Amino acid sequence: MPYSYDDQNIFAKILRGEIPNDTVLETGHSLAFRDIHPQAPTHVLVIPKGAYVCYDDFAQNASDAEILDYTRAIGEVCRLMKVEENGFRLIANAGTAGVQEVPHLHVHILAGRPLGRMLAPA
Ligand code: DGP
Repeated sequence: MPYSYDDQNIFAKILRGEIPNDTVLETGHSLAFRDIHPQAPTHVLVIPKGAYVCYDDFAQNASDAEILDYTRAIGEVCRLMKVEENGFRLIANAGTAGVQEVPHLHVHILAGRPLGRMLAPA
């Protein structure tokens, strides 16, 4: 499915420096920053710098260099946040059913408390 990217989304504005963010890590192709509404003591968002709507768009259309950088950046943030020992969760919401609010690919890194089961009952 072809994806249409809205360059006015909030993360595009963060990438252009139009609104501030609390950066945790910046690499050649990725940016990690703290979520404005944290759901856990550690709640960091990792985004690719390229214009990708969701994980599927990224996996289909990003370059190998972008995919390598992004994958490694997520791991590096986990180490920076020291979440490996007690555990953590990665979430990448997509589309309507996934309740994706910001249409620029982002992985949530959540940690620092027991996170409960993966999904609440519907
Ligand atoms: P999602 O539902 O997966 O699209 O989550 C979007 C997340 O983005 C949500 O946890 C709140 C966060 N967020 C929204 N606007 C901003 C912002 O301006 N700055 C930061 N740091 N996070 C934001």
